[in-house]
Amino acid sequence: QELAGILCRMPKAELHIHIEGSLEPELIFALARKNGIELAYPSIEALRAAYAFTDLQSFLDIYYAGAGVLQTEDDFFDMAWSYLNRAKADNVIHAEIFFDPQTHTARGVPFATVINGLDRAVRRGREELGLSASLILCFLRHLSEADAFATLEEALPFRDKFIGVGLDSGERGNPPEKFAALFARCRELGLRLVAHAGEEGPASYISDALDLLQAERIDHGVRCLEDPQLVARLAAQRIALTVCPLSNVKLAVFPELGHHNLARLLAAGVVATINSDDPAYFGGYLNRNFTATFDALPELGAREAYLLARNSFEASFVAEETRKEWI
Ligand code: ES4
Ligand code: ZN
Repeated sequence: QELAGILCRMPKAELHIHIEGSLEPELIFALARKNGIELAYPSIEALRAAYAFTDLQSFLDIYYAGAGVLQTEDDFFDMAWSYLNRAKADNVIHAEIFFDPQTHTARGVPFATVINGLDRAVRRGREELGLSASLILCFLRHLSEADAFATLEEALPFRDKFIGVGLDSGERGNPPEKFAALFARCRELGLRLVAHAGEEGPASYISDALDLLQAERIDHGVRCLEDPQLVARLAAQRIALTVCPLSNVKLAVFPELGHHNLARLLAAGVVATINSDDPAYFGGYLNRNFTATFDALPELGAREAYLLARNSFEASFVAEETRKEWI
């Protein structure tokens, strides 16, 4: 009703979106056909029916398989252009977009193909949609630190096309400390630093991402509530969490949206934001994440809507002068 209208119409930033997670089944099938790739599912409906995840790993298996249809620079452009148009429709005015180069270079797709396609979409988004967007290179934490260093080397000739680095994929057994040297190097290079932590992993992974990786923002981070001292630190230092409510329910981090801890995080003074994570897989883009979460949590009202939009700008990596105009 009225609140839903406010949520959908208000300008906002999206800070946690994996571009490969915006690949819709229709585009997966179109690209598979164009590129002569055999899919494990006979139809769009059969693929969509397989989106019944039990945990993070069961999702990642299907997500990496879906990304396997991307071959040419135009494929990467089409995927990102489609996301940017969806984001525009949700009144997203700024997006910081993750991409997973190792998923593609491991299949023989050159790094240049990936980033040039994505960069072309980002630039067209600025020009034609008036949507500011930038790219964040994510390292896959289930692979070795040496593999990540090699990817960083490949990326450096394109240093001007991404603003920072992140850490994603399976959290359990792949703690932040595995990538301490890599993140130290990225920091020296002037890259902005974020990391997934405290989605499936324990609260200690959040503290370690801050202390050992110097992460400036935590992706997910919802398990911080298991450590009251950590919550106090996040609030005091205004370290933002990029929370993804529909993702958390689809991957069974919470049993249902009504059990999500977003309202508690905000009440504790944590700079939380709402994001879509992998919208093609988790049942909705940004506005659906907002409306479904506000529907499920009665503590959330107009004040929190405004707070979440403001947090999204505060937590973004855009220049402070621009940020102030948006807030
Ligand atoms: C992801 Cl939800 C989530 N968690 C970790 N890594 C990811 N990559 C894409 N989506
Ligand atoms: Zn994510």
